[in-house]
Amino acid sequence: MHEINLKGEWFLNSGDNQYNLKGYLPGCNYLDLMSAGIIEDVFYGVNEHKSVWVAEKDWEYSRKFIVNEEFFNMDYVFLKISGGDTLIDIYINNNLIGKTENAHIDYRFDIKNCIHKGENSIRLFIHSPVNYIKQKHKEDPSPVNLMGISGFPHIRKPACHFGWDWGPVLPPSGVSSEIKIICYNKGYIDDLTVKQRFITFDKVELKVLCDTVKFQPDNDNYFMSITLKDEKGEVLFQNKNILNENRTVTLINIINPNLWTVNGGKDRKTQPLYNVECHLLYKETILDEKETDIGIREIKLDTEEDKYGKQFAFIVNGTRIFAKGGNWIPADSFITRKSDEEIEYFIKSCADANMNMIRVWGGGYYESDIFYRLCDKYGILVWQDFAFACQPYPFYNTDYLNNVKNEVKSVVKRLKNHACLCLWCGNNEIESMTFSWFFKRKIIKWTKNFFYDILPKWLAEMEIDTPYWYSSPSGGEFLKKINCDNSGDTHLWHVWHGLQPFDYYHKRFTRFCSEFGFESLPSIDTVKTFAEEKDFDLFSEPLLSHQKCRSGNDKIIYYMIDNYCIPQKFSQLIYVSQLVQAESIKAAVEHWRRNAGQCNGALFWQLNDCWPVLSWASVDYYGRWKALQYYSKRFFEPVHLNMAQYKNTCLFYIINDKEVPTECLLKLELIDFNGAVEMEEEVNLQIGANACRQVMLQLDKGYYKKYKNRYYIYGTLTDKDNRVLSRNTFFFNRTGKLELNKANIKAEIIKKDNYCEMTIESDTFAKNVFLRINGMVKPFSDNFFDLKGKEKRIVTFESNMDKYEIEQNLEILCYNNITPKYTKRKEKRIKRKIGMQPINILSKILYKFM
Ligand code: BMA
Repeated sequence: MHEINLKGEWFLNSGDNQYNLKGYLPGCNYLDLMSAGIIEDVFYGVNEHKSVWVAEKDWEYSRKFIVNEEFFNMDYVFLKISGGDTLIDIYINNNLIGKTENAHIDYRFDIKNCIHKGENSIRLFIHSPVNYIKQKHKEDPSPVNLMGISGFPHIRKPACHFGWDWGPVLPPSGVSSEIKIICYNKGYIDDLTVKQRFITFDKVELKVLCDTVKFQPDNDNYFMSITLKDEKGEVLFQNKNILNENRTVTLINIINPNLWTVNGGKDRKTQPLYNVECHLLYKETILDEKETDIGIREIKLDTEEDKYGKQFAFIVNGTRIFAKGGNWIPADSFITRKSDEEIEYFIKSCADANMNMIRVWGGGYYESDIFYRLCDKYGILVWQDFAFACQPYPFYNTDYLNNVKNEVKSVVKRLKNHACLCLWCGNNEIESMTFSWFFKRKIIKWTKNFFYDILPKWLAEMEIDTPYWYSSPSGGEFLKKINCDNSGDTHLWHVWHGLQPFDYYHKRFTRFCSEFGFESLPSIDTVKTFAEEKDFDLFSEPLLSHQKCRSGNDKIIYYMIDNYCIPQKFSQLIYVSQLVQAESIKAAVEHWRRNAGQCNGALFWQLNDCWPVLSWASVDYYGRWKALQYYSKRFFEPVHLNMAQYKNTCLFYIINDKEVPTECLLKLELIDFNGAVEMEEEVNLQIGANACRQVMLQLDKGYYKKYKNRYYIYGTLTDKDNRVLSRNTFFFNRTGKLELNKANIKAEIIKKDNYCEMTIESDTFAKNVFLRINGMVKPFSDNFFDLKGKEKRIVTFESNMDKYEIEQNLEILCYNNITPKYTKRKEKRIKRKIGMQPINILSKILYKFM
């Protein structure tokens, strides 16, 4: 295979020729217009709204390329365009050679007869996506998009480009993945599929299917060679056969495979990946090659009946796992800006926070290859939604349906071999939203037809092994048991959208919660990238423009009053908002982990942001971990301690998600805020693989009066080498009501090259110790933690600042030292006022009945 990569400089003109500038592909019009200084940074202030015109224009990218003699004489010449976004007329030497109409498809156009030796030209004329959907919306109206531009289901492009409740309205035109000319002599490999059949977990049969195209079908000088290597690169199998058919099938047995498993199951940071490589040869010459990494594992979705209703559990290598993680949205409004290293940073952040599953949400992209490769590497399962979200789609239109069929074929072909892929899910929330379109019969009929009949049939024809689920959420039968606790997956938004308190979660025994979430502000360093200091106010224009959820900032305040307090300073408001978010998700996750088996997964909304914004994300656009990500690292620990309180009985749960039994020592201390230990207990425990143990602590009847505001239980789990497996603190009242002492916190820093060790100590119990170094992005090993008085805690991090600079830029805060802005009485009034806003009354009522 030879290629001419068209990555690099292009010319960009607006369709009306008003703008002529330098362009860059893969990339898009917004990025090029910003580079040329024609528009300002659209993420800054309220600039988003000033660039509306960009997506209302057509744009054309053009450039030249040279074809040499050798290239020209090849048997096959294709233009490959992946992520062509979206409605593109492609001209080579002024001949229209094809059109793209789907940003999710890998297109390949035969251009053998359109090119000539020497200089050639290529033009991509991209029609305005906004004009297109507006027109289509007029002809065939879809429900109104309250977050931006209506009509997005008519175009096969990420729905969120047109505005979401965390995302700006910035629908780009360009190419998001790759554009190149590729050519082959005599033949090429079209596809490589590796299927796995588990005879036992010690014996696995691999079936390697290789699809080829030959220029001379009857010629028997074509050969196919297949090589299998283990994770160390050692060859386990190799063969070479004459290629008679277009498809070759090779069976390989592997005895005692090193099984791939999810993060946290075993004490290892990355998972073993085998490699399958195939070469197409003509006599001795290699014509083409393809390779894929595979993880040897068996994944099933169990939806069988059990004593609670119907299961919804992923079974990996025969063991039911508890899915821990979150929902993924596009990592940038202009996706080509994110480098592979940045994507790795995010995926590694998930692995470091002890997650084992990511749901790629249906309103964005099918992610890049590197994304799935990293999930393979780190043992993170991927629940992949098909790219349909929150609206009905016009499947009744035959052209549209064919377009979607090509999309499904293209993405399944690209992603099928990944070890991480655990589920194909029809869509995001279309089924649950169907109730709002109940009067539109045709739409409802086609939603059912497509997700319950057509799509699963296509997948069956493609012989995929990955399980399929109709919609998220779904009860498993169209319009039945949606968001019920006894069947299917649920999206629980009663906390946040429905203004219910955090302990609402404790009433819900969902089988699998694939969405629940809570908003917060991003770090002050991130806020500074879009707002001036004078605008550091939740209700300033730039901040409101970076809050897309209606009444979002009010809700942040509402829950802050309930759980902590509204602090005086803006920077502290950020800190407290993140704590409230983290506590809310913790309340849910710990409850569901206590009930593992009945509940089999908790994926919070959402992991990341596509721009700097106030949102549900746990890691912000720039990669800064919010409190929630640090909390996740704790509440998703493979061996975890948590507590449920029933009056004066405290039940401690020790949960082991590992594939092996664990021995540990549980230490419980009941302490007052001055450090006096009221009660102390130690228990040695042996917890089976994937199991849970309970330990009970009985308090005196009058405990509440005595302990409620000045005591806490400090729990520690250590292993036999005295390493801390899990720590947790438990209180008898809400944080805002605790009578914490003012704290004095000291930090000592030791620096070795880029590695820093900081020893933190407080003179009294310190709640939610927060460390921040001005401008720093990479996380600390721990943050937002509770610290016993006089306890020394070591936190590590990377920094290239010297010790003095670190000290100058270091901020240490804890909740003890926060000054509330208002009296409790005033806070109550504010809360009542927010609760009385019509939108919030409505949400409350709505979620009461959901
Ligand atoms: C969910 C998602 C998104 C949305 C989020 C927050 O249900 O599926 O559509 O952004 O809620 O409201």
